[in-house]
Amino acid sequence: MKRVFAALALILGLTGIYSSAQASPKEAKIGFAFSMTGGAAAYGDMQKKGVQLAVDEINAQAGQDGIKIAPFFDDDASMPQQGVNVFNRFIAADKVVMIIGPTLSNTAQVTDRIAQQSGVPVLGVSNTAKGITDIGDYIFRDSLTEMVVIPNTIRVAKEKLGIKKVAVLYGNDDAFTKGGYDAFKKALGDSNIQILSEQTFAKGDRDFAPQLTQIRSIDPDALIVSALVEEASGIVSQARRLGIAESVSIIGGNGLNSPALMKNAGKAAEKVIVGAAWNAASTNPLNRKFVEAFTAKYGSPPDQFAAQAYAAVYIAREALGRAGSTDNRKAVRDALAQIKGLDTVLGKFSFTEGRDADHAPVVQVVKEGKFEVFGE
Ligand code: 1QQ
Repeated sequence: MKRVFAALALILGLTGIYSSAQASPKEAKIGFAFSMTGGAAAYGDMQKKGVQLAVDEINAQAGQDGIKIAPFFDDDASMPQQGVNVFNRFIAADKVVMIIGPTLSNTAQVTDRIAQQSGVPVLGVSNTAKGITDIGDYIFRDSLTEMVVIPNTIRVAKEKLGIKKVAVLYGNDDAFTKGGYDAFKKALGDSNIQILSEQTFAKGDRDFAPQLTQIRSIDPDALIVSALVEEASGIVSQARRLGIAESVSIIGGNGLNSPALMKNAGKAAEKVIVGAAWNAASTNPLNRKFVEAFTAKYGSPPDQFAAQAYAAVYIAREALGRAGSTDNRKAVRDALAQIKGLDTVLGKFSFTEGRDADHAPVVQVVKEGKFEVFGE
């Protein structure tokens, strides 16, 4: 009897070895939480497109023993509570090895605590508020923070436009728009630019006439805006409609980095200046290939959010390869922490000690409905 079992075990064992050698490549389950509905849907749409392109490329290239990615997409609805539902499902039901997203810092500051407690690595692709990666050692991001981008934006704007006095308008009920305000305030102070007026609005506001009328009356050199694109579009078009002249530059933070701004605000968006992590014109060969493939697949070019999401899938792929595992969350976390100088569409990519993105920012300007490089 014993011998029969031994023989059976041997056959099963051999079959196991044989079938794993012959099996299709290993699949890593990754959860993607993006805002497909709600106020941040314009970003989420681009992020999902960027991810899908990268997953298709990676899976097409995976050899016999290569790693494939099985993407799980879900909608965080631009709301923290829905983000929590999505994270819980990814972690407990889908058993993903890592999560990419969510779209907004306002959601990430809640969801990422759940992932940290569960030991699931998170790679943010558009969270730019201070403090997100301080949640813990499982939290990474490939998006430059406003604290890095905005001082550069203000420096370039001061050099090129000679601004001396500004008005600031920001959303005071969102982690990102508030954090952007803090970053602008500090950068303006450091550059000796005077703040004549500070005005606020709330998410979902449609009428900015009271704030903009006050701002028009004090005649600033520039209007500084920390807003998500829905509100930013209203602010930009109403500012021009209310007679704030084009000579008053509008300077925005990361929320304005979406072509939805030009779509919504039309001509009023011309000359808007935005601090960014990426511009389509980057001559990096990987970026050229990405812009071409994205445009061919979707019929319109990518934006910064698509580029950061696309880069994240390759960063994840690199970590999976280094970890030598498609389901060991701790090994994937440790491998992510090791990534240095990886070639991506964002340039050579490394994480800082604090698991934030480490590369140079850029300043964009809207020209004929497109983002061009304003300065570096
Ligand atoms: C954040 C942002 C937004 C503009 C994401 C799309 O930067 O919430 O941190």
